[in-house]
Amino acid sequence: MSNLPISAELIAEQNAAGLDALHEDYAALGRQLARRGVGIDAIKARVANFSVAVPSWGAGRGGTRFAKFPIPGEPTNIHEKLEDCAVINQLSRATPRVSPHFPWDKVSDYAALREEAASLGLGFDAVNSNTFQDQPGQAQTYATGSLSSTVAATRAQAVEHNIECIEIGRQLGSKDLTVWVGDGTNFPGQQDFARSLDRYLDAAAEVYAALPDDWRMLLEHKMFEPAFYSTVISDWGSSILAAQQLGPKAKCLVDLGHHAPNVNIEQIVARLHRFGKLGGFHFNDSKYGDDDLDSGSINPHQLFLVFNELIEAENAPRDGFNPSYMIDQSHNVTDPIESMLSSAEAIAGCFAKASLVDRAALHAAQESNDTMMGFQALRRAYNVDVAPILAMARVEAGGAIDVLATYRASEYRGRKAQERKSVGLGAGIV
Ligand code: PSV
Ligand code: MN
Repeated sequence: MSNLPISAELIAEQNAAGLDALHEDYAALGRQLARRGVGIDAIKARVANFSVAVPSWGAGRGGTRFAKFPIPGEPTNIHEKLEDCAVINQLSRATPRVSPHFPWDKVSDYAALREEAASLGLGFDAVNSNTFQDQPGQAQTYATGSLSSTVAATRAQAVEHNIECIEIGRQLGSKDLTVWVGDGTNFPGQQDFARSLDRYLDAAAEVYAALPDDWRMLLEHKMFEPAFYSTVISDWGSSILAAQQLGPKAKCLVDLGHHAPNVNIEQIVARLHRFGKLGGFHFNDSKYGDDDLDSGSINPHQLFLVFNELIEAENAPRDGFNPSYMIDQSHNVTDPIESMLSSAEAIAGCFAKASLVDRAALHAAQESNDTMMGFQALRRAYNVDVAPILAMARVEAGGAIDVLATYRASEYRGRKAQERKSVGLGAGIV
């Protein structure tokens, strides 16, 4: 049974006003691309097949350690979050899966939750475990770390939680477990670097042993925060070494915000793929650290270069090519639905631009050491305004030409402010 939150009539009504202009723009761009030997419909078909998962936790307003500013009509539980995610997918047609986080999204009946999601046009992506936060009633604290804790009972509790996440994920139809641990230190001398990694690897191996055959364990590295001196899985080097030790089902997940400043992330992507260990992404953008800003809002060129490497990898797969794509952002000052609509468009746009790169010209320039023409092969694709391709792909799939205008016309958030228990008092204490 379908239970979609935005009426198809409203989307059609909003689209009607922009349809003629869209056809004109699409035809003009089609002529422009044809002169380069590129068929616009083929690019549109790639965009139509492209998708990125949205994080259940991104549906609510985020906050910092200083304050959180809720808005009226925010979701208060996984059911309301799913409803909001359905709005994003209805309008964008690019976000058909939700990545849940446990225990935040815990319910008593996961088969029912899966059906509920399906009735909203949604499925589930990677399940995320949470061993970075203590929960009420929990036997052991994570104050000493989780999978790497010196306390055996704490490590056992963290392993057990991850195994529980796999079980929940099986019921939801997921195939990936994403493991990020906040384990690390704030002081030199606080922990032994080698022994804490040993403990992590032993505990992670227990989680790995519980993975079904067709599942992957995605190891997410992060350089700092909440630990500010050292982190157990701090960088892609630690991540790939751990994944290699754990086995073939262990892969690395790249959160774009989890690197040292100015690191060449696109090169990391190519390296991980080279060794068959590229498992997935958490898309976001940043200026200073793990800022969790909206994808493409600060450095869209970097996002394009990441997709350029992904398409190189897709064309020359090593040990398979199936990275899972997820958004992971904190929407502190916007309506989260609007941020995720805008982010999904930015991500699909960079995918489309990278699909336009003349690979023969790029590779020929690389082989003949023609530096400028190699760069121009990328530049020519980056400079194309792909908006008509994205909009046409959306419209043909029942989505909106202008996702934000249609969302605002639906007055969805205002309606939810009447229905939901969230209060949106303004300044709140985190
Ligand atoms: C940690 O900063 C992270 O990127 C991990 O993916 C977490 O699961 C997520 O943010 C939510 O806290
Ligand atoms: Mn992340």
